[in-house]
Amino acid sequence: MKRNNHIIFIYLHLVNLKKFKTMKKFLILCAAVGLFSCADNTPEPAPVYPIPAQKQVEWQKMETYAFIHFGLNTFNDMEWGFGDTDPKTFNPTHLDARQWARTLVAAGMKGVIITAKHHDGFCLWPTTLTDYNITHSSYNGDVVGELASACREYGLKFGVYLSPWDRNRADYGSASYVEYYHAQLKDLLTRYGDIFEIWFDGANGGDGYYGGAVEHRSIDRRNYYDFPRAWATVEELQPNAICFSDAGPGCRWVGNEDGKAGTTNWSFLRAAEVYPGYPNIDELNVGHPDGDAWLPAECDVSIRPGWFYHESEDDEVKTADYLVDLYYQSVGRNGNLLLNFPVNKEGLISKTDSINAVTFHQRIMQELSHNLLLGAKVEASDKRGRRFAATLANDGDFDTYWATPDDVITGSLTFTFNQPQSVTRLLLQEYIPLGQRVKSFNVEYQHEGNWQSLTLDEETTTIGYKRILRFPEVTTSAIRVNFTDARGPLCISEVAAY
Ligand code: FUL
Repeated sequence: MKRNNHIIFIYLHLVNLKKFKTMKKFLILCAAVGLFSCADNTPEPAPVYPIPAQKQVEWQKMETYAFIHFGLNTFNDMEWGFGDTDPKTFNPTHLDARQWARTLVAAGMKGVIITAKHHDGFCLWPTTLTDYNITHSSYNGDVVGELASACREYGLKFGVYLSPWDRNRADYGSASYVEYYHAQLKDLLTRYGDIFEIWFDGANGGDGYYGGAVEHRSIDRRNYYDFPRAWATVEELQPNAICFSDAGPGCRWVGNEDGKAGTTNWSFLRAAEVYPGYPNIDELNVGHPDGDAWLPAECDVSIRPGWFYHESEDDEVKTADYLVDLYYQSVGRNGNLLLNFPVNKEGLISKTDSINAVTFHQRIMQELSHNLLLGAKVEASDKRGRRFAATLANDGDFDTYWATPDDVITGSLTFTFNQPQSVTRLLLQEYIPLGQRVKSFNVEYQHEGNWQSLTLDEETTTIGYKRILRFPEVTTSAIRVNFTDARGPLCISEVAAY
């Protein structure tokens, strides 16, 4: 595109100057400009499938975003309300969604997902589809709408959690509930502007109030909710939104609620096998290496032991140190971190939660702020062409990358510093728009004239969108990354050291 603009500019310029009279001369000039700027026409490597949709790449770049669990449970010291709690007990005294948004921005969160409806069925927005909603509570407002507008004000992306399981509805388990659920989804997707993610939870605990029946109900997790229809609705009404569930189709659950991805973490699953409520959760932690659907891992975890607020947990807020570790175990292992904030009975994010989260963010910024490899001398074992030169692996730009020739799936990058540097972190990124490729790698550093292996306490298998390694400080004049196996030619967007 840039080259075309260039040619048009020259053409107009020449026409103005009336120096060239014939079209023929113009065409000769075009050919010359084309030849000059296309000197390297090496094709980009072919994709290695599966590959992400553009919106999945954008989602992955968010890296950290927040969950808000808030509802009747908050006021009744519960995690899973039975579905019969009086709506009047929902009574926040100082609710301020703008305070949440400000706190989350300061904590480095790029978006927020709110429990619009949790398993108890209570809706935090003024929906006409059920009476069990906020208009019958002691609060006069629309919590979902207030958060959506605070997000717009503070530049956060906005998302919703709509529990498929509903312990309040009399018709839960029958076909009419499914219609209700799909209507709720439409309602939420059309009221609040752009939505970046929708959470389809896998939990279906069985017993509930169910309109007074008070019994156990089980459903066929795989088929009951007609999830493909829900995903089609999202595609139609919010085409940029990512659908979360155990099986995606936008992103997948990481298989635990501790916020930790596997050290090996493939961004794909075998789509036909997995469904929301899938029992083999260990597989979700590492992905399926032979998967056919791009389904990157999302690592959800609460800053407190519970998802909802409990006064008894006021002294159990995760520390900034703990959150820093979590960051390396999620974002540092090719996952996104979804950190939950249990909004309290006042309707605010509590002070300790806020301080710890903001301190966590500042620590990460500090640890990863000064990339020692930016502009360092770099040499590659293999060359594909100027468009994919080794220097593109340490230019600070994710969208440019070093690539190897078509038949080369191993190789190394050697970075040399002007003078010895102390290093404790190494960050690697693959150019995932063309697929996730690296299966194993290792890192060496120069020590007294020899290459020495870097001592790491975790396996170095996959990289994906981002892998960050932490290790005891080494002082060195050069670092070498050896990519020892891959699913195709290497495409390395970035290597950074701190
Ligand atoms: C789980 C739910 O059962 C929890 O209450 C919470 O919402 C968590 C994020 O997902 O499946």
